[in-house]
Amino acid sequence: MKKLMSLLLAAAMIMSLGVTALAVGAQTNAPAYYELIEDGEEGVEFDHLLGALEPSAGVKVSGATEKVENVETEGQIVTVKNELPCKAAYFDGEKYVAITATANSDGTYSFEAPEDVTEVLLAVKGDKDGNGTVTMLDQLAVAKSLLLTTHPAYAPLTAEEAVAADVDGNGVTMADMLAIAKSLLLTSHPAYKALAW
Ligand SMILES: [Ca+2]
Ligand SMILES: [Ca+2]
Repeated sequence: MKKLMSLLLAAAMIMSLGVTALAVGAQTNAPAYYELIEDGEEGVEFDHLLGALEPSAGVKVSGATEKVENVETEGQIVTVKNELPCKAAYFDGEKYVAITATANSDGTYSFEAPEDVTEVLLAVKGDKDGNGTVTMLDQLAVAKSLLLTTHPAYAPLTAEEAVAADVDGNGVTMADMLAIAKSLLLTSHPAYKALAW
């Protein structure tokens, strides 16, 4: 019984370390491994646990990382500094789910990904073509995606482009196209409205 208990404990330890090792390997490409050594006829004992484990640097950030002023990750939290509002989302296996931005006192914004999320997609809001700025071209591309699919100018957005285009977080609609258009007006225009985080 005592032996069984230690076996279960060792198995639990290896499982938790194994998961950590896989996560570290995925993020850093560093070699991360563990080794089980079989011992004796009565069963398998985990006599040796060899591993190269490093502390996790945090979730991986993809997308507009080169287009925003500053991106930092710590664990599941991605903190962004940028003049234009940004958006972060993660893929849940079927679709992208937006993460609510939290304003920090130093002018940065933080996005906290759920525990099991390993990758966060970052976008500048409204920047459909991903060049770091929001222009008429982005607005036009969003408009084209909203046409009837039979329209000759119809051009669908990719899932990643839709994350950037959906500025209010309820799917890409005319309201997003309008919000982008309003943000492009002169600031002195009565209908001008900046996009928000
Ligand atoms: Ca753009
Ligand atoms: Ca929307």
